[in-house]
Amino acid sequence: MNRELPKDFLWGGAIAAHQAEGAWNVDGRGPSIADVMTAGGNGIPRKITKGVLEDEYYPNHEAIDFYHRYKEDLRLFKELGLKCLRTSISWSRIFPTGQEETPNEQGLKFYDDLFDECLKNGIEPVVTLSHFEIPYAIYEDFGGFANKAVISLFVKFAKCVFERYKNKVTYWMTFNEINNQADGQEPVHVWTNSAMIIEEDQNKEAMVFQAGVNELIASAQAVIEGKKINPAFQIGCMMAYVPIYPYSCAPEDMIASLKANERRFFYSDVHARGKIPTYATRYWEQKGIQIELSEEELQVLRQGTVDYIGFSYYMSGTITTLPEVEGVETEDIPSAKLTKNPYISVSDWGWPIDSVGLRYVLNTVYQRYDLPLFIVENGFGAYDQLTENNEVHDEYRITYLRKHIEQMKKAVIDDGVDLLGYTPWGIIDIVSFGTGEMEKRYGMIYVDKDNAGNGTLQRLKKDSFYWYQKVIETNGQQL
Ligand code: P53
Repeated sequence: MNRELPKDFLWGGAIAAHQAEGAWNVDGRGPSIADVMTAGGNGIPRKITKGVLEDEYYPNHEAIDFYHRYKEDLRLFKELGLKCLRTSISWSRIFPTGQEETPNEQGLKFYDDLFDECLKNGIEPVVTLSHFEIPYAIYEDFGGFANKAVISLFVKFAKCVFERYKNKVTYWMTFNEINNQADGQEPVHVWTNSAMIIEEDQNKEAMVFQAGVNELIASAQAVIEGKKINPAFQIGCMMAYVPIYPYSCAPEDMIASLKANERRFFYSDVHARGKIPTYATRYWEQKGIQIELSEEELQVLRQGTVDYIGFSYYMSGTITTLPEVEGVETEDIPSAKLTKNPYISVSDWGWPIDSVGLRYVLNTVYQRYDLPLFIVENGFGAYDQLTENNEVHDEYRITYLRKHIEQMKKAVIDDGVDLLGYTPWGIIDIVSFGTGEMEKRYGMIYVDKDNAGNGTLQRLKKDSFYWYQKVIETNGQQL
């Protein structure tokens, strides 16, 4: 039996436009929803401001200036051995308000150059259409994705970039972590997924479901249009898989786990199976939630199913119904609480570290859909120390990645999961999405910039750089 990963396995790295590019207001770009998010901190949420305010600091405005430095960065990625680079297209570079009839040529030109440069370096671009960077005007003019009018704006954008890059990009994804809004707890996810701010007197759950359904229709329509433009396109969805374990073997905990996972699976269930699951329609009936969804749209969902499942994996969660166990109530699953898993540790940001969970996810998702999978994010956000010699000894990051790759190999080699590739998140240090910090670092390449925005932006290779280089060179044999 072959004990190796497939020869054409796509080892890569991942970033997103708004967290890396900066250049937020140059060459005709319009502001995006990421541009009105201030810097938070470890445990401090980011604020969403009404427009861009003078006296606030917005870390995404400059980010790591990838917009002007991508050539240098791609040279480093090539040296690292990356076979692919996952990034996203900033929607508001192409359509500054999302509503223009004609695209902004300077924006299109930037991605032409970027993708050409990737290909020149032997790196295949893997591209997300919407990674938390909806044009800000779509919030102002439409109130975000719960509004049906936004569907066609997205499809226009998708068609435009499919057409333009049809000979440069094969692997696409539609909406980044579309299911993050499912939990609905944190307003920031509803903002970044759907450009919505939900007022006290509005039905949050109904709006989040409506926005999600609209995005699923938009995604399916994009798949249909994409296939017309280039039948060889591989168009996937992008999910955040955070498996929710039962805390105990109490049958009630098992049901709570099932229900919590169902909430998160809803989106890929539609993406992959092309229909709304019965558990969802039943739930909407019970809660009196009216979802607008026409016959024609149902047809689009049926027709526009995805080719593969792209997903992020960082951590698992745990849920319980046991009264004696402490935890945090979850609105979605009444009478259950999210709690700590006593068998695993957490990062400095409180994210559970669970490498075995990756094997569990790969198996569950593959069994559920029987489609190829692509791990498009995984990584360890940590505080790094720069030594006097400009080195970073990030053994903790290597350990995290090694353990996850070990589990990934088990899933592929022992369990038979069909996996396209692995692109660790924040291959170069970028702005943290959740906190806006620079010092929550994921990279194998260090970027000299701190939380306040000070630094030279100089790039330095960390120990993990040399480690990952060997991993790729040996196709995952030497960990
Ligand atoms: P940061 C929650 C759970 C899993 C993934 O996150 C998540 C989130 C949101 O915080 O987001 C993804 O930078 C997302 C990236 C993000 C990355 O995970 O908050 O797709 O944009 O940067 C890491 O540490």
